[in-house]
Amino acid sequence: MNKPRLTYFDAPVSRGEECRLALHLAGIDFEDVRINAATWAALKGQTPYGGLPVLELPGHPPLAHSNAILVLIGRRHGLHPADDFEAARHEGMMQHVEDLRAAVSPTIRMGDAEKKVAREALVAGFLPAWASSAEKNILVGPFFGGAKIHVVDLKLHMAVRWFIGGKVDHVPATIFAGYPKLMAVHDAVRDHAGVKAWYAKA
Ligand SMILES: N[C@@H](CCC(=O)N[C@@H](CS)C(=O)NCC(=O)O)C(=O)O
Repeated sequence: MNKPRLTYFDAPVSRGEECRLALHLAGIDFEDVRINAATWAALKGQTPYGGLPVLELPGHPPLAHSNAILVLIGRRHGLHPADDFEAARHEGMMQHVEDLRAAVSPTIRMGDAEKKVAREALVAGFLPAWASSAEKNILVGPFFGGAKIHVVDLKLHMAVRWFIGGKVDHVPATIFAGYPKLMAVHDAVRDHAGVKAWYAKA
């Protein structure tokens, strides 16, 4: 391996896509390894924590957990705050996105009747509470920390995009419509020139 390698599933979603976007915005030439379920079955046991994404950098052991990957890329390439308190505030929001994934992911594997009940409960309680906390912690916008994009914004963008596409069964696509700062982060990332360039390439 002579250049950074990011391994994730073959889909432009979630933890893998936010890391791809961070590498792209950082201007890093990386190997974008996209694997299928059969490859994953063989690879899982060799990853640091049994999950993807995994980032490999020449001269280092493999690095896992999306937030660790994002913070490393962000720190090295001006996409994470230099101020340690502001950096920690960003990391708090990144954990908030992981909390959202932890609450919703178990419903993906449910049968439809059970899924409907679980998702309707999320729509009634967890999701608005999650969005309200996110909204409260975004300051002036349009990005989480103000005028400049950081890795936390990529993570928030992926989380919001997951729901507003209308493809999460039993969750209305308007679930975050009442949270203008959260939607502004989503829109600002979508409209960012570097992000557009990534999708133009795909
Ligand atoms: N805390 C880890 C979670 C990793 C994780 O669960 N990734 C999912 C994909 S988004 C995965 O690997 N699923 C397959 C599996 O657990 O076997 C992170 O932030 O990267």
